[in-house]
Amino acid sequence: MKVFNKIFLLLTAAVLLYGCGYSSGQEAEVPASKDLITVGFTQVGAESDWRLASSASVQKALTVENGFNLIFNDAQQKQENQIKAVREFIDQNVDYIIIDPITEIGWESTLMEARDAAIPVIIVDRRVDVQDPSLYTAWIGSDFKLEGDLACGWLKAYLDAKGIHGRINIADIQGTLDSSAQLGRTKALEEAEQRYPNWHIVAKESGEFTKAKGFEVMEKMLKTHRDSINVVYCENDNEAFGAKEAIEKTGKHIGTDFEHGDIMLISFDSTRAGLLLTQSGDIGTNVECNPEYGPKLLKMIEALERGETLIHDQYIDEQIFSAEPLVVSVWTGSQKKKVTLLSDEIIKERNY
Ligand code: GYE
Repeated sequence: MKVFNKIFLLLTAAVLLYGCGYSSGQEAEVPASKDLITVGFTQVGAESDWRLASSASVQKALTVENGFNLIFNDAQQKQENQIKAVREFIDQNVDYIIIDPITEIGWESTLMEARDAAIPVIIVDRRVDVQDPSLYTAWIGSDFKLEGDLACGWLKAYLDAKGIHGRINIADIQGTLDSSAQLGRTKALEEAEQRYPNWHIVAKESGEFTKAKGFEVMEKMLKTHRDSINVVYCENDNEAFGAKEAIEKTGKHIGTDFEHGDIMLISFDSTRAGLLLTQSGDIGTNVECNPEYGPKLLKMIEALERGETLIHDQYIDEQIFSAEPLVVSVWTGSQKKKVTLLSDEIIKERNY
């Protein structure tokens, strides 16, 4: 821990203890003398349920009790805010920097600054697109292209099982443009459109991973393609919540009776609210994206503290959920994956 941070923390702890009415001799909650590890974390924002869960997970793991002084930055979906935050972390001489990068590009010089200051950088969730991978110490996150392949594999298997072989018009409500999650999920759908001649992406626009924008984009798409959209591929749950409201506002029905104008939703994240809509059949399939990075980051930093080398790039394992028993497994193009049939237990255990 850097000297500056140590002094700052001791002062903060002293003020806190004084404010809480502690007197000498009483047991303090904050171990002021502990050698805390200072971590600067720049988070994307607070755009979705997934994001709130991810922030909570990190804040719950990197606590003073666990030996950390976490400096949390909410970048409000703006990369310039993240770059500014990283520079401030460097000025404060933190021990580690964690970045969940809003977009993949534009990180080279900032990471070089961190390297010049000899501060290890861990990238989490989304990725950075840099020539030199040694610019960051490690990355842990999701395989977003695989998530998209799973969703498309499910739709293909579902349509086959139902004997639906006619034209399928798909609207893609994309995530934040140029984010890894958007790039991978959109790419999977575009490849599927190439693979299946009856699939047509008729509309594509970013819903910025929010419910409000998902609603707005869906409303617009419905105006332009009034009766022709069969499937809405929402790149996260919050967009699906907004899309559902917009569809129902027009009096249209969410379901799979395409011949009578039904619209099917597909989604990602598998939040509790998303899974509830999947269980009720509003969302055909929901591909999991696990936000619980806190304990993983804690272990990674502890390993670095012990002088160990981390796996440089690491995917986490994720599931695909549906309430539809017709499809038991999906083919992703490279592997077969079992579909988890939703149950009350699964939903009850979901804490985000
Ligand atoms: O799917 C979405 C969030 O980067 C995986 O960002 C994350 C995505 C997630 O806002 O809900």
